[in-house]
Amino acid sequence: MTTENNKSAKISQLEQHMVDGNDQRLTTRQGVRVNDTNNSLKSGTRGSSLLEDFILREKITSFDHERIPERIVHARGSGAHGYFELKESIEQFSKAGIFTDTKRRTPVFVRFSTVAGSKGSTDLARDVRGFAVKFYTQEGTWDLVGNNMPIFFIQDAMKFPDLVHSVKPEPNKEIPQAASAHDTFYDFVSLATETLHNHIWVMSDRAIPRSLRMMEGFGIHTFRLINEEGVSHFVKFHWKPLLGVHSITWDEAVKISGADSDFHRKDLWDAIEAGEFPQWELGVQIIPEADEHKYDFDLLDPTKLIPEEMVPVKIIGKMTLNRNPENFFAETEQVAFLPGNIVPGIDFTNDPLLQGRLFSYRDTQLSRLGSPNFHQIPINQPLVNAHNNQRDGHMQMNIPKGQTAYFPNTLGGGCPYLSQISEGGFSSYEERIDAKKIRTRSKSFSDHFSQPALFYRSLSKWEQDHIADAYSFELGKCTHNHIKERMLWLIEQIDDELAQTVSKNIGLVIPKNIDQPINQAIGADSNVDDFQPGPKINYLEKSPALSQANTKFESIATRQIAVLVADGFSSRDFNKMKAALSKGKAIVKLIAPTGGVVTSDSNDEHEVNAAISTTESVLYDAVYIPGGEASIKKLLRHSKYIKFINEALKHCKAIAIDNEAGQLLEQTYGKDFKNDPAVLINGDPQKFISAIAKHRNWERMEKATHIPV
Ligand code: HDE
Repeated sequence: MTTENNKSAKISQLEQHMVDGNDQRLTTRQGVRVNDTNNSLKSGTRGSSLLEDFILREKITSFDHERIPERIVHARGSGAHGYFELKESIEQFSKAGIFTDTKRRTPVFVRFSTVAGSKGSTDLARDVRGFAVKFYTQEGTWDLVGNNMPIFFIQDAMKFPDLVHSVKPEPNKEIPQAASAHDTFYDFVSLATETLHNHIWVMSDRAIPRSLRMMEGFGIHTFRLINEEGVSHFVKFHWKPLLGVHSITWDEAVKISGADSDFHRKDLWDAIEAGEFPQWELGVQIIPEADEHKYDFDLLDPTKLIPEEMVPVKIIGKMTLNRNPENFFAETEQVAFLPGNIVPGIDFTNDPLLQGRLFSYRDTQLSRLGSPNFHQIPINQPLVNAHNNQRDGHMQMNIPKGQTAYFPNTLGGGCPYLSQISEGGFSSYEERIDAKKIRTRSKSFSDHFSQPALFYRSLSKWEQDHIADAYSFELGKCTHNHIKERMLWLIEQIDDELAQTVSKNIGLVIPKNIDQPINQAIGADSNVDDFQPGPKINYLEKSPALSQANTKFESIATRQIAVLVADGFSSRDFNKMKAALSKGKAIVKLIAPTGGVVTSDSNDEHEVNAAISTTESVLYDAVYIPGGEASIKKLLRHSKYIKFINEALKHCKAIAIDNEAGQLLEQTYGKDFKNDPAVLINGDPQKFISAIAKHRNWERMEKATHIPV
């Protein structure tokens, strides 16, 4: 897999640290050759083990200390290497080399993650996904540590521990794992209404992506770009996947969590191994400083997005992930992202959430990785040389030379010496500040309902239905009526009909008012009334860019197609369909009654990819059943095939059958969906391909919900 062509300067640097046991003798850590690693040293064949046994002690001690603390949030993650290429210079906005030099290929390491669950939790939790990118630039490392949703739950870093404590397993019973559907989370959300925007995104399909390769990424905060003249523009960063933004249904998420909880991790790994490199375009929304106060929301408020219809996203470059890590722990686990890692040409704003993050990430690495020298871990090393007077600490790997470790000095010739700004020396943007020191929140942050409402209005009917289902499920899992009622009242502030549906589903009435004032967290001495969210306002009827119905539906590459077969399947049907699917780079998987090989009616043998008992419908994007009398007869004997097809129908997937396979379809709910454009009977393979490219036939959903599987 580690082909030479996928080697960036970062990979070459990492290779200097790689250790390969191939063709080598087993030794202790001191290099002493070992001749027995199965038996400890004992006093006699049946005697006690001896303390003297340095080989045993070393092996066990090392094992005892293998674990490091998992990340407090974003513990579950998957990483990959790749590169970023700039298509169009934006030197008028930024002097950063990565934004001005179109000839560069900047190496990147990306880590995707869920937020709430532990390291071993399911990939398919309803959750935000982390989307963290480390750019190893020629001017130092830049980390863009974002999420797959364009906004965050809270406006001030001060509330982050509360938010996280509320969503994590409840502290008395450590339940539930990787799930937001519980009392403490909704207790918090219902009291802190600034959470409602990110929360409705979590109720949407964005929280259950089909693949990490099929989600957008966002830097969330407003950052600054600084040009050569020192002029600042505000900027929001967007990652747009070339495969489009696609999601699965909640029913599938629940089932995939049981069938293959590594679903996303495996999907990313397999795509890269197959040479189907995931790609994202990098887009920027740029706002001149003069427009800072032009909008109905505050650019410093991280719970607000700037609709693309108001400020277009300008695509400036592309990221490609083309190489899997060699070692999960050394790379994906030890990588340390810091929003504070920026390079000249990029700068921060006063977003109070961002400001807190600038402290938190370095702080957390100190306990997670155990030393201020965590930047020396190979995956965290910059590509450019680093020289300074910071010294010592646990696990210092370098050997700094010379007598001096201070500045200024004469004894070391004044080295390492400073850089002028014109030589690339970093200088912070000189923002004018003239203010009182005050512990409060800007009133311009008080609109909590307009953007959740805009998001909901912008979605298609099926996306809105999924949101109603998600609210109903999550609140249905809470046990305290006063929390659920508060939530109903708040949902009503977003959308009346949505609240009515959820209220019906959870069997509670929407209260006329709520008893306790919200947002008390402003501060004991401040006037709580001043900080109540106002009624929603409508500054944009819809933002079509927010709906997944308007995403790309172009490709079937890497889509997993389940082909249901038994001995005697029609090779004519199969070969025709397989050729068409393979041309589109879909992945054809043969599912047969048992493992091993399956033989077609022309006696050619095919390797079985999965026995029906070991796999599930939810792991595939579409189903194809070739004809062949003998094959179909055998499939009819297994009820799991019926379930498999019914589930694919329920999840609105494309299904194609040929000839005798009609008998099998008759035994399923497929018989009621013969006019469905994504249920193709003896159809043209091209029609099947365009149905798969559409991801799902969501129009089927209303009727298909009633399929009892
Ligand atoms: Fe994070 N966040 N976060 N976060 N975050 C961490 O840092 C934190 C926030 C995000 O793959 C931690 O290295 C605070 C927003 C990602 O390694 C920790 C606040 C966004 C990752 C931390 C936020 C994120 C983290 C835990 C509020 C999207 C995973 C381990 C002020 C823009 C990075 C670690 C990876 C991880 C703190 C809010 C994204 C504890 C205090 C907003 C993608 O430092």
